[in-house]
Amino acid sequence: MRWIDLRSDTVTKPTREMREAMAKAEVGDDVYMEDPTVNRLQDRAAEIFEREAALFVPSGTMGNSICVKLHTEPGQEMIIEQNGHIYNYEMAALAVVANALPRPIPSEGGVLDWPSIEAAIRPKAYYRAQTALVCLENTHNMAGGAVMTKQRMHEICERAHESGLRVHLDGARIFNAATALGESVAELTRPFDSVMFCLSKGLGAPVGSMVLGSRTFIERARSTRKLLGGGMRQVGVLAAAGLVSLEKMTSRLHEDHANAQLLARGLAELPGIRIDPERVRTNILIFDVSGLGMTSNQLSERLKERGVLANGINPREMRMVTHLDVTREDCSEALRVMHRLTEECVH
Ligand code: TLP
Repeated sequence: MRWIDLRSDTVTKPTREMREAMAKAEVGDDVYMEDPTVNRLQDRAAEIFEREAALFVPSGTMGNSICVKLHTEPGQEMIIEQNGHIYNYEMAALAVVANALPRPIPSEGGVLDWPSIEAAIRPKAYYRAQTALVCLENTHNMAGGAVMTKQRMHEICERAHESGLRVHLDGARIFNAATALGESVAELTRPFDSVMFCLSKGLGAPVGSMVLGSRTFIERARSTRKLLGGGMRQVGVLAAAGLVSLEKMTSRLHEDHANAQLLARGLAELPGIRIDPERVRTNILIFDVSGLGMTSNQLSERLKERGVLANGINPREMRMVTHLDVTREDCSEALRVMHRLTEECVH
């Protein structure tokens, strides 16, 4: 069976062009910083983001962990939106790797504002853990791919810096945000102290993420990557796919967004499903299925029997993610399957 896999944009397979580039990649030992393809990828990422330097890391989780560790001292706090990825889906790496404490706070639709961050900053008292870092996530995965505007991000960075805090961007899907906002990633991310973005999500690479920052920050990040076991050797074979991602894949993300819209509008018409298509701005949709009288896991099972893969994020809500390997026709077919299923449930 050919699955219509809407579980995540992490499931994409490398394109033919990526595989060709991987086969031809010039390689060297990257722990000696001698892999020409990795060096090219890092230089190109730094150029696109208009930063001094970039580092190729095996995963988004490692990239985030490195940044949190470098921005905090043991026992310090990081303010993060309560559904943020670093807090919920990264094995408490911030506690284990950085010995930092999360300070999760709620937001309206996944988009934090400065007043709620300011209210969560610890008072400067010798007996209180001190706030060191703010983490923003754009797009916000578990808020249905919600987009934070440039103005909001820049305002938070500016105020946080005035308060002596650093700001890290979990920009796993920052190119999706840039596409939705019609802004460059360089302009969007300029005031952050560090940025992590993933090559292996909407951009289709099989493996890898990038960390961006100042030259000294990236030098320290390279040591921390080694500490975590992320020093890789002839890894140009992976960087080659990453280069194709950066050069060729960013300009097609609007197709994924249009497909997510198609799904959202179709789902909104179905009895028992609750979703506001207006809130779907990028490639992630989260919708409430409780009106069908079954849990999201049960729905997952029923969809799977009919060739559609999608996961629940909690018993009431389901997530679908569009990407390179699902076509518009696949999305229409997924809608037809959902239509038939919901009819069976309601009758
Ligand atoms: N997200 C994955 C799962 O872990 C939920 C997905 O399927 O969406 N930041 C954000 C915002 C992410 O969404 C993810 C992965 C990461 C970081 C971590 O990246 P990896 O999986 O490369 O460690």
